[in-house]
Amino acid sequence: MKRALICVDVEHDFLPGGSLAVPDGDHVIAPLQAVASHCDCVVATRDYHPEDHVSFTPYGGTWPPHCVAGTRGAELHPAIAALAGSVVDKGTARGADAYSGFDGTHLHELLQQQGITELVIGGLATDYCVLATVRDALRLGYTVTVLDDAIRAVNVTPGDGRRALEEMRRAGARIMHSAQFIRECIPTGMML
Ligand code: VGL
Ligand code: ZN
Repeated sequence: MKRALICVDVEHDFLPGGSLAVPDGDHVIAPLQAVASHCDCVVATRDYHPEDHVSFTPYGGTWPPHCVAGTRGAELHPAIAALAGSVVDKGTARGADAYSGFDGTHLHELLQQQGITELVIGGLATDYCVLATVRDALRLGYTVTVLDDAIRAVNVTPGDGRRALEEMRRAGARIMHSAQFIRECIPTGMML
């Protein structure tokens, strides 16, 4: 069994000061860093849109322009960039949005090539890209743990984050705090 940490969209535009800042988005960074060394590899996804993307309000979408390819807003937080062995971009075509890290990407092939069967998932945002990535991961047959202290929600409607987490649990994801995950990773014989 091999385990990958998936860091979803920890990009400047979703962090404080960004164009689509997720409240307390920067709080996901420390728990992701803590868990990374307990995983066999780390993959970071990026929302990575052309400047005239359909999800942007001037082009008929519902979001302010964000994560435009080639801009600082689309870059990973440096602490996450430093962890990531691979980076997977999504939402790169003008005419289609992609919330899931598996949507239109080679993420599944990348994980399969490395023999990964277990995913630990955190990042931004709980109610959009984390939810969509977790749904696809479970459908594809991965064992999925979601770190509840390493995710934050947009909460366009109050309670969206809480409902998304409940849906992930019902769909079969294990929901854990990063500290609990790390404790359970330590081989029991070493817990003296
Ligand atoms: C996301 C809204 C628009 C996300 C991406 O990463 O959760 N949310 N694009
Ligand atoms: Zn987007």
